[in-house]
Amino acid sequence: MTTQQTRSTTGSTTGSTTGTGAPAPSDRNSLTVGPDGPMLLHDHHFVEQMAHFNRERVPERNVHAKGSGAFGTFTVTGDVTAYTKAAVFQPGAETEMLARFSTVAGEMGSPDTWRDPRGFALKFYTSEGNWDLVGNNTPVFFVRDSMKFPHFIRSQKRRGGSGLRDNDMQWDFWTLNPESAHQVTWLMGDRGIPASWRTMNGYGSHTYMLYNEAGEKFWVKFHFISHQGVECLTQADANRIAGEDSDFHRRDLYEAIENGDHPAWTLKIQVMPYEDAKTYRFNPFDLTKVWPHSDYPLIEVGTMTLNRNPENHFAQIEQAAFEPSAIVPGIGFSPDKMLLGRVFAYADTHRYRIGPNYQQLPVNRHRVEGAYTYQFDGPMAYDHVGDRSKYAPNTYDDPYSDLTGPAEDGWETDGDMVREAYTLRAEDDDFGQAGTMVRDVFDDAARERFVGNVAGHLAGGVSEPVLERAFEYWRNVDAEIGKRIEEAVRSGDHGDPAPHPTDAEETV
Ligand code: HDE
Repeated sequence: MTTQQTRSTTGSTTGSTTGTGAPAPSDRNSLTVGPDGPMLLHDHHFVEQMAHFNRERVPERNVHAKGSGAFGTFTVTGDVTAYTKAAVFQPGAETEMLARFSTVAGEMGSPDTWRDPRGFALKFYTSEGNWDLVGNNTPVFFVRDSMKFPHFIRSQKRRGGSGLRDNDMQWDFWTLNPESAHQVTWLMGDRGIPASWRTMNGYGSHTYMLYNEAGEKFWVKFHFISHQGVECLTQADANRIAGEDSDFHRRDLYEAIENGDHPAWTLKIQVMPYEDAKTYRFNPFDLTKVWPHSDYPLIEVGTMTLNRNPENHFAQIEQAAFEPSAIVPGIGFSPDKMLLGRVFAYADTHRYRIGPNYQQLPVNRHRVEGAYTYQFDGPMAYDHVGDRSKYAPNTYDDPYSDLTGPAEDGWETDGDMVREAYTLRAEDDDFGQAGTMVRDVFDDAARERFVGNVAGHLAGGVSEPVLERAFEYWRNVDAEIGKRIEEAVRSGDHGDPAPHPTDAEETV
């Protein structure tokens, strides 16, 4: 029995290799006794190929599973050193970065053009460590306490019995959690379906902290304003495209960058003086609220340009690990209960989904020389420190951190340990800012499309008593819009609204 080294007939001059680097015998024939005989167990090339094939999938993200992105550069064009000492924000600083855009509820193979918020996840490889700003294309969110998040997400996904998505489930959650009204207004408006990832804005959404060299603290919100403008799809266009090309947005971004058409966004920030937060008319840490620009105007910081496609989608996008806990000096968290929940959850999900040493993968790896983490070993460990200290403090001058006293990114707090909703501020409620959006941000045509979108979704299987509760929800947002939505559902008149021009001027 001789092993024939069959040369490929397709013209390539080099053969493939086994996982250990040896020449692979064949990528087309398994090893058998005679051409018609049984396969042999010691055909380790076959065994290795099949065994690895069976292990090629890592769990998809349980939210934001469908997405893609690109690498780029962030360049500071303004001067915000009065607010922050972060190296990434120093005048003239240029920082390499990665962006990933995504839908929320759909699985990895779902259409890019489903109505959904879009993830706007950014990883800045700064000289002080990675800074991840993991936001959405909307400045608000559906709920304001992390405890509700798993319930919210499951209401948007699939029923336990049929395995089907269900509008009744979605509206049941939204109408039983009225704080969702502002985000649902965004979702059902034009911006619920971007025409492309290049034509949408991005937001950090949460309130964060900035602090400068002098230790002065400020509250901040991050806005990324698209240089490509804001363009959206009507529901009818989106439905059609979903059937024609489920990767419509992924393809658009990839081909634009391949063609040298590099999308860019301007980062602007709203800055609130530290003390203002104590008396501001809205709870400044409530993620369902925006800070009207008239209260805290936008300040230009710099430009983010995406100019390099990933070389490998799995290695650089599927395994990219964005985490709000990736923070750097000069930027801090805030009492926002959603942000603090996320600071735990993302690294936890990466340890499960990718593995405990996920931060050593090239796409997640920081760019800091001499980093010493006191994290050792574990599955697939690649980094090591030779025989240097595995404990601190130590007698051998290996690194040891020992900051004591007030945390430079801390804030005062006290009170009993409670499980309660936020204390309401003078103008805090669940429907006010949604009403402002419907009345003052939408124009007539946008309101018409909005009514059609909501009525069309409610008509898609929402039953009593949820349906009546939904009409009440929208009447609480705005009496007139609530009336129009109910009439549209009752009359069955929720056809496809007229096409629309580019979106109204950025006001939030
Ligand atoms: Fe996420 N979110 N999230 N989220 N989220 C994830 O992390 C979570 C929230 C957002 O392109 C997960 O790697 C909790 C708000 C984006 O890789 C997970 C809460 C905002 C992405 C997770 C929220 C986001 C995620 C799933 C409530 C906008 C994709 C897989 C406290 C401000 C990032 C993963 C990427 C991904 C948890 C709410 C945006 C499960 C617990 C609010 C853009 O860790």
